[in-house]
Amino acid sequence: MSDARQLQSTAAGPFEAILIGVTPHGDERSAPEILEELAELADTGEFVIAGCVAQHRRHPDPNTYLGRGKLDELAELVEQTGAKVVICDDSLSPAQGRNIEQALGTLVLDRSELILHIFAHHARSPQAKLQVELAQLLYQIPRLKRMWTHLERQRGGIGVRGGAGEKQIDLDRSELRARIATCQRQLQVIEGRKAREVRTRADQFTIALVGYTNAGKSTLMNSLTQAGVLAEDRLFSTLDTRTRPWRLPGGRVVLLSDTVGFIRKLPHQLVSSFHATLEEALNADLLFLLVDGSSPHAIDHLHTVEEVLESLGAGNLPRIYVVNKRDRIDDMSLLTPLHRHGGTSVLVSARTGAGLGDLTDTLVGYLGRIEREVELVVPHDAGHLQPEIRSGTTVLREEYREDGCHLHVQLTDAMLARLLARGARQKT
Ligand SMILES: Nc1nc2c(ncn2[C@@H]2O[C@H](COP(=O)(O)OP(=O)(O)OP(=O)(O)O)[C@@H](O)[C@H]2O)c(=O)[nH]1
Ligand SMILES: [Mg+2]
Repeated sequence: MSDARQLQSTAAGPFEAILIGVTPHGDERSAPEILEELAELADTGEFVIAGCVAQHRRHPDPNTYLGRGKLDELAELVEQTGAKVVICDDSLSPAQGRNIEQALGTLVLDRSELILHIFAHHARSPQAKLQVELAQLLYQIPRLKRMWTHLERQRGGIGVRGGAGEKQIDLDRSELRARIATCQRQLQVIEGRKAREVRTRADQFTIALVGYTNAGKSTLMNSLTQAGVLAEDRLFSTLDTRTRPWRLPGGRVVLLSDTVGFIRKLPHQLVSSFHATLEEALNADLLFLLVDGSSPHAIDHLHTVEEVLESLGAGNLPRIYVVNKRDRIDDMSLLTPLHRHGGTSVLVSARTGAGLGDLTDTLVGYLGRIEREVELVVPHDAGHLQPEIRSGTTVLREEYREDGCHLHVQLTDAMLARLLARGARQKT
């Protein structure tokens, strides 16, 4: 069981936590400003923030993360506040975690463990639950020793010496490996089924909504498709990929996929466990890359999202930038860096609906540029193809003639191949 899960199961929370981080020399922000995002994560993880300690240094200390003097300052703050937990803004090596725990006598969580803890709390579907469990197990294996010392302390540390501990760690490690294998097997079954679902909609034009966590992806999905997916002011509300039809003016339907949000320093165990979920979304023809335009960190968020996309092999997918939360932006000049970022961008409010017409027009314009225009002949005895043509293509003109219905349509190559295979003819 991970430290974070022990917290959940042994405790009547919420726990008071002190946040710690390091920042380069010359960063003039205050400690709470430097640790603002970690505070949001901690808040989502249901911790109460009792204090913040940030140290200016080039690199974290390899043994204790903070330097000696800062660690003493932190120990005093722990003493004063009675905080039970210290949360670190970076991933800690097993040794760093153990050393800080020993110096302070509190539980230490690092950023990855905190994110894993939130994911575990928010996972609903069997797939998301297994993916989080797998990520937690992968994270735990190299850290077993540290967790074991922690357990010993909880039990009072009586009568357990190094040898017994080592033996126990070996035992635990083989149990973890067995559980990892089970999770991977169960996930493969679910992922196989999902992959088949994705293949059946391969001919339909699909758009993936991607962006930093809390950018408003699920809210936009709901506004455009009445999907009724959960949208909340907390980080990582969405952990599954949901795909819904979005009906454009004129009747054409494209698919929209909403998926898990990204964040700076996302634990790589999570990225690999959630690979199938992300792949399901990123198997798209186009990305709507959402940014919360009202955030002072919008441009950094955008860079993080670009980096994660790159690492997932989706760096080259075409995209439309959607700058969201327009209703909360007072000073439009703050958006200049986003505009400079390049590409097509549309300013919207997913909440009020402002700008959604522009977004639709931009998409229709994009489809007009990338799709081909053909004249299809649908023989009278293939009339059953009509609904599919109307929802899967943009119909520009139509006329009824002796040999059937002639439709001038705009469509993807995949959709053209599908319709030709099912009895439509292409007029050359
Ligand atoms: N003011 C304002 N708030 C918005 C807008 N769009 C979304 N929000 C709010 O932002 C918060 C996050 O919205 P979500 O749609 O859950 O964001 P998400 O990108 O799906 O987030 P995760 O699934 O957690 O990654 C919610 O409280 C929304 O109501 C908007 O246009 N204006
Ligand atoms: Mg969401």
